[in-house]
Amino acid sequence: MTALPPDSSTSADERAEAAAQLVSRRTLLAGAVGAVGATLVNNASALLAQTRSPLPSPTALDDPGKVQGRIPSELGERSPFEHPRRRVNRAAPSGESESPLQDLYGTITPADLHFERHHGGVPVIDPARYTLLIHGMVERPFKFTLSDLKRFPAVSRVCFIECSGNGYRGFQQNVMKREATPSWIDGLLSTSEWTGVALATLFREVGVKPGAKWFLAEGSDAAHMTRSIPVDKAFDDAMIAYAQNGEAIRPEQGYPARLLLPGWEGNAQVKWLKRIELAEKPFMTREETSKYTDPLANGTARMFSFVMDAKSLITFPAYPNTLGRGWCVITGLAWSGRGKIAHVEVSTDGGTTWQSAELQPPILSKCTTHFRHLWKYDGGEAALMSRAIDETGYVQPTRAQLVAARGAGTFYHMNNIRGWKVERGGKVFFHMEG
Ligand SMILES: Nc1nc2c(c(=O)[nH]1)N[C@H]1C(S)=C(S)[C@@H](COP(=O)(O)O)O[C@H]1N2
Ligand SMILES: [Mo]
Repeated sequence: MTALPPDSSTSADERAEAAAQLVSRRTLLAGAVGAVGATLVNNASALLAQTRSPLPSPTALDDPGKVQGRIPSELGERSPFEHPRRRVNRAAPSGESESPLQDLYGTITPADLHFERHHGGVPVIDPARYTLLIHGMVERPFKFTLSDLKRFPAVSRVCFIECSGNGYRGFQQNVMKREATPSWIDGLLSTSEWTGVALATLFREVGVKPGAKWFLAEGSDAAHMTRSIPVDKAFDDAMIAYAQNGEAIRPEQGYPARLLLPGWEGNAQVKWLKRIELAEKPFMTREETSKYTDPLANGTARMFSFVMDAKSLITFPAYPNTLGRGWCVITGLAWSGRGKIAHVEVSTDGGTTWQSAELQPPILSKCTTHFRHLWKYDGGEAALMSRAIDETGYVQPTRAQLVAARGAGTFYHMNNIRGWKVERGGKVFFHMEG
């Protein structure tokens, strides 16, 4: 039996479960075709090996220039030496998988590694039967088909989507642990190039009535996710996205079309979007009343916290890395829902002193930006931290500042400074700041 992919972020339980699934599928299949003959069994298990388990360890040629390589294929695949994987959170009551932030380069998340968050599973929607209804306070209510949407002038933009709950594991002390990878801490964050139609274009088409200040966005999944969004966002930069990184949007991301609200909390970016209703007031749905509202220290609550504040995370070195003495390039990601990242500062002494990190272009608005900082590790103890400052001057807060502003019970929008503790000898663990 082929070995499962090495995945530092997969628990032993998860690996055992996956192995058990492989075994039972294989047993089933072998049993079903047992009478037909050895050839079929061999073909079937070869096929199964291709579809269900990772490729066997590749054998690299010493001199690839000596033989003819593989011929072109209709669909490309990754090098057999690369196995990036999302970390599927099987403990989440509905559905959640995290992007492997520590394994990615540049700004774009490959579509098959984009994080997933859904409350009623991923629905299968026939694009030929898909419609988007826009009604309520409009002059000309209209049901758009997918091909209607594609006939409007398309717009593209690169931006991140971050779950409103991303990073609670880097804030709430009862869930924090030392053995935490970047994807475990903040992996509900991904970046794509999105293509679709500007919502402003559709709103002009249907004629938004004066006085319409909010719109309801409703999904067609079993969760019937519904959120109220200010109309101003539609006339700013909201769009109906039907493509992601150059191809049709993935089912997990809302195929055939989703609402995209650059820089705003993930929850409001309704996937599998089927209906938009314009009104004077917000609709006060479950997702914006009982959920995604932030309790404040004074006992009141903050509703409609749409904008994701500036945040950063060092993705190397991180758990489970071990550092050797000498020069080390500290790298990470910074992002802000308010605009561009202006600066990132890095501390190697637990926040006593800070140095400016170098930003790696492109530096786009409402988009993840890579940073790096060269540091000489002396083999002793160190505490690494990063803090992002965006173009509006907003500075990523410490955990203590966030607690002072919102109380310790806050559960969403946790953008506090986070860091890594390097122990004597170079082992790196998540750093639980007070
Ligand atoms: N229809 C629908 N839209 C949805 C959800 C959902 O469950 N159903 N989940 C929301 C949440 S909580 C988040 S964080 C984002 C996640 O987007 P992604 O799965 O494309 O990363 O989608 C949002 N849109
Ligand atoms: Mo979310």
